[in-house]
Amino acid sequence: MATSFIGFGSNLGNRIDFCDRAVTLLGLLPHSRLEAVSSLYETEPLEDGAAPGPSWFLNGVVQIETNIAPKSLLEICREIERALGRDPDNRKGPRTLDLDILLYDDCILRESALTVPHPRLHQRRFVLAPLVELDPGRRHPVLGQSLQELLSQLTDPSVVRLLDPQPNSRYGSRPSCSAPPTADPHT
Ligand code: A4P
Ligand code: MG
Repeated sequence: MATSFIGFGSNLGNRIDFCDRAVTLLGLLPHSRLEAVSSLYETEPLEDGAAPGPSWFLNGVVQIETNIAPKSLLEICREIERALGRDPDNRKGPRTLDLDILLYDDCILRESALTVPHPRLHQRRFVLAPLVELDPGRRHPVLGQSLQELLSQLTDPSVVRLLDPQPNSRYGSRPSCSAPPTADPHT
């Protein structure tokens, strides 16, 4: 199985709900196992090639083990974006959900439809902060530096802060541990 890190972001509509549903759907992929989910971060929008508008994002990263090949994984990500209401006519604008394949093992792919590692991951705090939370020592396959090193060298001045409080999942992506019911001494 390959280890892949997929970034998710939402800055339109019920952002927590879209992130939660995205994580849940990624956790249901065949031939795959959801290994970890980062915290959610509130992040200032970066224009950088896209035009996401003024609304702040919620961003995070999931780690999955998968036998799905990178191009198929990208197609599945596109289907999840569509299912969660991403506007096909204004993909660069505000979005209910954006999924980016950040890393896929140590693979280096440079095709027009798919570049892995994601070409801007090392420049972005909203990507590196959740990635470092999951695997700080993992090395960028092209740059050779660890994710932690890339984060500490970052010049991106945009604000990235932990969402407080972190939401509980309504769809099971972050199961909470509930205490077993206590026996009622009066029955
Ligand atoms: N593509 C190539 N490589 C990949 C990859 N590794 N993962 C292609 C996903 N897609 C990849 O993406 C445009 C094209 O990239 C697709 O055709 C795909 O085949 P898109 O999702 O249609 O549009 P986009 O997301 O606006 O473009 P892009 O280039 O992916 O932009 P980014 O890098 O995703 O940036 N600010 C904050 N705070 N948080 C954000 O999440 N996101 C963006 C979008 C801008 N500013 C942001 C955030
Ligand atoms: Mg994208």
